[in-house]
Amino acid sequence: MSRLYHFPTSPFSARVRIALGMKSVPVELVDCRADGARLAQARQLAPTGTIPVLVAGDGQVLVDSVSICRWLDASFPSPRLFPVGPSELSTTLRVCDHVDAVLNVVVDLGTRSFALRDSAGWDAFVAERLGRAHQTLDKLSEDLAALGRPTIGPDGINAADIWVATMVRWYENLPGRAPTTPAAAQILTLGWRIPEPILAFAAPIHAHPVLKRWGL
Ligand SMILES: N[C@@H](CCC(=O)N[C@@H](CS)C(=O)NCC(=O)O)C(=O)O
Repeated sequence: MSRLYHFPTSPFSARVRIALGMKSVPVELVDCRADGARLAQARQLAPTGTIPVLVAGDGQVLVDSVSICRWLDASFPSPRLFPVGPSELSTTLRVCDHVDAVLNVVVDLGTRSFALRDSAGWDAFVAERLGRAHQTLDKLSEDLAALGRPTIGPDGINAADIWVATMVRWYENLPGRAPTTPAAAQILTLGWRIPEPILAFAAPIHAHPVLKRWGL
């Protein structure tokens, strides 16, 4: 059986859980927030030090949620997360890239880089990075509004829908987590926002049974 080292509240981990759930791949979930020894074990496997990490049934180790999901698609093709046709694939990859461009900035500023917040240049640095993140979100918002269907995947949810929905749910949960989770509070102090059309797009996707079971 595969083993997924994950964080229950992370959008990167949630997308992998959903991918595993959609493909009905049996998996042992290892909560790295609940157990420091398990987190250390995952970090031994992942030189990036980031979660999620998947150890496949045959012992292969995959690091980074995008690589894990691409690998799951190759290993368990049904249902597909990433379409095969070049045009649909380019739309899907663009949306996934835009979501990750935003998440990687806010997670990095609000966690790994947050210790630098009293340094000279921090405010300008944050403003520059968040400027790009907001520009990316505005473009994503326009693209979703122009889509004219309830999911990015033409035949139902695909990777891009999962990427958008998990980012939105994570964002919506931040204020509730902030009193007990310093990282959530720190990410909120950055003062970023997801435009309303993206929130509205994600709302019905959250009702999908696989997202409800495996998501955030
Ligand atoms: N590009 C990575 C990003 C993963 C990531 O940033 N995970 C965060 C949790 S949301 C993490 O592991 N943070 C702990 C750390 O960096 O020490 C992916 O897609 O898996």
